[in-house]
Amino acid sequence: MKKVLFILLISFVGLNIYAQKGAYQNESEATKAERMQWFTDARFGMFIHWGVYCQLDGEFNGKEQRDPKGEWIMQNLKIPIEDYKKEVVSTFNPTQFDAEKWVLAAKAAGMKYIVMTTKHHDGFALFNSAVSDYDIFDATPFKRDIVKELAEMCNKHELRFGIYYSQAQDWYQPGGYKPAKRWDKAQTGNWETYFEKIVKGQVTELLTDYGKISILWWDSGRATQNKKVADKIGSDLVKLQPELIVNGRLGGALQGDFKTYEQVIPATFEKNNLYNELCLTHNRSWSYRASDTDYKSPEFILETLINMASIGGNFLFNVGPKPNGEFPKETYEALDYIGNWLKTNGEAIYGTSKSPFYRLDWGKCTQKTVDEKTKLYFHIFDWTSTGELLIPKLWNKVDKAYLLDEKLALKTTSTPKGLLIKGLPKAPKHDLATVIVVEISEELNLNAGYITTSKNQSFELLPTNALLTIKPQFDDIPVIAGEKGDEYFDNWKNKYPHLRFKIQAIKRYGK
Ligand code: H79
Repeated sequence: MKKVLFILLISFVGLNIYAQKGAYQNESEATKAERMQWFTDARFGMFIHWGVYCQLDGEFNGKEQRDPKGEWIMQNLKIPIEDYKKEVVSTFNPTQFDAEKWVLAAKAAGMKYIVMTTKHHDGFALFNSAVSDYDIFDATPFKRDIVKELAEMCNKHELRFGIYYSQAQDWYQPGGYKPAKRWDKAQTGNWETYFEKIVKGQVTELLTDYGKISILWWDSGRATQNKKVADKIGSDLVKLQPELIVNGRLGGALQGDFKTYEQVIPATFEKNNLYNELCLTHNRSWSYRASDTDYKSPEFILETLINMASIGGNFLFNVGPKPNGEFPKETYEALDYIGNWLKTNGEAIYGTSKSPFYRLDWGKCTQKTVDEKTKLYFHIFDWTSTGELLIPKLWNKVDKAYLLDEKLALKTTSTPKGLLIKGLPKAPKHDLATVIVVEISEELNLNAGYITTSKNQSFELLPTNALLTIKPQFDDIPVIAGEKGDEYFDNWKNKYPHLRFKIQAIKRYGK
């Protein structure tokens, strides 16, 4: 009997696809590459979702929201603006907020940039805005410009600083939300006027008075009501900081500099998109929610960083600070774990590009060229205690191979199956990923291992050929089980089947 052929048709009605056309900056690919260099080298950043909503835990006036996202509570429960102002905004007083502590935590974790919510969909600004008095300075007892303090600390500690600004929907400003979706009379108004006055006005403030801004992170562009206005204002704003990197979520016809993936860990990126960033929550909410303790493990977060680097993308890991201004302790645990690994293995992440292999059974690969030498970094997740590891179909002569952790030299032999690495210690150097470096000065000579058709023009798709797109928010992660040659997916359950994810068809063919 022939092996089993699986065809998986999976439909995602998700957040991962943002259409992109055209660009804000008129420049060559090479000039863009220079502008993007720090971003691609960085690979790892911190997203911070903080706003007055973090005080509520999905509940207001006896009503409860179903959505896990805490920052959506005002919309989810249709809270009247005056109530939100009185009971949520005016009580916000994060006395333990210390921008330097946040910046040092990000640095210690090995992150190279921070992107901070300056205004989310609830319309409340965490900076001192002259355009609207619905901000931290004029409407709360705290009266400190959170964005400015963070921007200054990033500058002091040489971390890149980016601003998240929700432009397409605003549940406070007149005209900010689609007419059909409004629930409060005060939301009545014209979207173009809102965009011109509030969005342009406030983002101009942020790009003018807060020092160097490295990233402008627009959000929820699908709600954009006038593409032309968005394109015009977007292009004008970019001129205020010529090196600014802008994401693809403004919602006009123009694409940004990079593509965003939200809550979906892609298996690979679209062919012609060079710049990509995944953002992911730590628990199930972007903003802090006291009752949500469903935190992803530190190992999973680190594995995600390695996965992203191996496909040539960035990872923006989200933190939701508590109402008093401190990070949750689970966040510190994850940051410590990753920071420790990066201290010895950072070379295998920063400044690397994507793996030349389609798939490796035991881990991931990243690479970089230094002084005309290629360094291949093999991140081994499944350690072998045999002392030997085969890198399939790598045909090059090798200059040297070693464990990155302690530079322990390793022997290699070329075999008909590929490069055999020998002399590995019985135990891995790290519980998740131990890195082996292989240095090659010839041109790379390998077979990437893509699926190829056989003589009769057919091919088999086996579980071991699959690259998995993972939505940790919604799915258990499928594991491959079974004997070699007869593997199957196990443990593939949808945790929240009512939400979006649907397996359309799994067809099984056999002969
Ligand atoms: O800031 C974070 C999210 O709040 C924001 N983007 C990240 C970075 C975001 N905006 N929109 N979305 C995410 C997706 C919106 C999903 C929705 Fe719904 C589904 C809006 C309406 C239906 C969630 C579920 C909110 C109401 C019900």
